[in-house]
Amino acid sequence: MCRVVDLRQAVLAKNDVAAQVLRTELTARGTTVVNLLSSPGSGKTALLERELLLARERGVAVAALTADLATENDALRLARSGVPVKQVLTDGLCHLEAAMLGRHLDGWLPEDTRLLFVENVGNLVCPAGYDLGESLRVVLASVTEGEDKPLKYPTAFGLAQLVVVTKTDIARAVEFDEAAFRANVDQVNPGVEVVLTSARAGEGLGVLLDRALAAGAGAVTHTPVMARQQHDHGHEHDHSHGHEHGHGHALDHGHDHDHDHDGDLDHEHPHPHVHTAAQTR
Ligand SMILES: Nc1nc2c(ncn2[C@@H]2O[C@H](COP(=O)(O)OP(=O)(O)O)[C@@H](O)[C@H]2O)c(=O)[nH]1
Ligand SMILES: [Mg+2]
Repeated sequence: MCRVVDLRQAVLAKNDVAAQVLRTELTARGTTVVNLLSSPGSGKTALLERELLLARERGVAVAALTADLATENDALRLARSGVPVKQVLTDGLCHLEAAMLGRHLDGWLPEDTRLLFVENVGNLVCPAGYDLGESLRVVLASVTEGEDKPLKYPTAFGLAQLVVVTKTDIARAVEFDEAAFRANVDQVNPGVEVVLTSARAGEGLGVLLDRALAAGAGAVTHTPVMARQQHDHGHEHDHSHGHEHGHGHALDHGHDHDHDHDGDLDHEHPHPHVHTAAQTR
């Protein structure tokens, strides 16, 4: 058991190093990464569709990378915006890792990209421990998921620098209790900003884009208490929430199986903006 914990610690420590390198490289060339985490179906892709269009309207050079276990559906939706989009298929892995992301950006991400939105695999558990070199970590929760989710997924919500509530257009129908949700967020992540959005009704779209740009401009971003504690004491959450990492993927997959197939499907793809790459074991 201790050995498993040690290995997990090593995987996460290695990821942290890779993430820091990636953040430094991307920041130096003026690219800000926004890491979007949520459960499947929260509305990540729907919100991103709107954010990409808004960024284009404002003349911001934006790109999006979306990760899923299977299908190119999300990339096809996002590519309608006309910005560079890449689909990563994770071959069973339930999260992205920094080194993996770095390899997928190589040769694909346009040099002048100012904002890169990364839609992580839909999951509130596995991706939480993996820094992707982002400058802004956003956790989304839709009004249909229940106000208690911040308490049930304290690592995901506790490490967020911005919490986005989605689908507010149907909040009333599902009796979403905003005050209760905010109070629960505050318990696991005191002081983090909570933004209300609706991709359908167009609510709150500019706020997410503004926060992303501000993070890139070096504006002070919220530092969660949990992150500060981890920084001081190592990966404490990995001991206490080790089981949350799910099915041992963090260990089973490691980093070395991660052969990059960028471009393999590019030529066959009917959509010029979509690039698809698979992770193979
Ligand atoms: N009413 C409403 N439905 C939404 C909204 N955003 C997404 N949805 C729906 O929620 C479902 C999941 O959305 P999707 O963007 O695929 O979520 P993802 O899995 O987190 O990327 C789809 O049926 C969307 O049409 C919204 O703002 N309002
Ligand atoms: Mg999606």
